Amino acid sequence: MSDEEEDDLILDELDDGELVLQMHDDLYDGMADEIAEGVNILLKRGWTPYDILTKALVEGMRIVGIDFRDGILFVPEVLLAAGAMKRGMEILKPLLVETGAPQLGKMVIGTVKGDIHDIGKNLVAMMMEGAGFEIIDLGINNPVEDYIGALKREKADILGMSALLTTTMPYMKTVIDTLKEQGIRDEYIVLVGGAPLNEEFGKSIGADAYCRDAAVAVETAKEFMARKHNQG
Ligand code: B1M
Repeated sequence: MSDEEEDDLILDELDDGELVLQMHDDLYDGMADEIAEGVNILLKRGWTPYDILTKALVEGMRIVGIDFRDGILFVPEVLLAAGAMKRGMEILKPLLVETGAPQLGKMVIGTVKGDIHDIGKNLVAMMMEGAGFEIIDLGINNPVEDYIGALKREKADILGMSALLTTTMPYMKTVIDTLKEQGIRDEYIVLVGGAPLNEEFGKSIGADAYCRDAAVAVETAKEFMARKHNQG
């Protein structure tokens, strides 16, 4: 589509399928205002926040990731795309978090040292909060001391770690090994996630579970908290 045609495009005139595809394009082009508008239109049309998040935003970011991998997009463009994604998530966050659910537990979450990717981690934090967990978000680039300090200070139940790089995922083991050295590993449920991880990796580093996505993180956290309560 030419730039002129793009300018003329009225998002609200597109049907749902076309609008979602257009949002993938807008995310790719880092157009934050258009993403915000698209999200609001879908909400007005009765879409659930979760469907908008997964079908319009996360899927759009998946496409960005493919072209980033293949050298078609570079860091500046991907940063713009990430900014547009965050704008959409800001609108959805209060809706996903809106809940009368009782507190299910407390989770400390952060991206590991050396890694600045935070979109997936933010999504997990949002969904967990929406499901009734209290979240202490440590942000990005966390050394082991930050995780352990927060776990103790907050008397948390769960440690969540995110890593998006094959070079930073081994740091999760450093954190778990330090918990073991301090004799406090079993006091916490340790959940890990991030695109390059898998179940086998989660097991090999001694995590309680690997979570493929934010929805799985919520379900897994609920299961482990239920087990903890049954034991206690
Ligand atoms: Co980066 N990057 N990046 N990047 N980036 C990847 C990860 C990469 C796969 C791209 C590629 O080559 N295809 C590649 C890693 C390759 C590898 O390690 N094998 C890569 C690279 C190489 C890099 C740099 C090194 C590039 C460079 O500088 N040359 C650099 C590293 C900087 C650093 O961290 N030190 C870099 C930088 C960046 C940006 C800053 C430009 C930007 C990040 C912006 C931000 O996060 N604020 C960026 C982005 C956006 C990406 C891609 C395109 C998208 C990641 C994302 O947000 N996905 C990514 C490609 C990809 O993953 N397909 C890529 C959407 C998000 C919703 O999914 O994060 O997987 P995800 O989270 C999911 C699940 O994984 C899970 O739930 C989430 C929601 O469902 N999950 C958890 C995640 N964390 C969890 C924690 C849990 C549970 C579940 O705890 C309980």
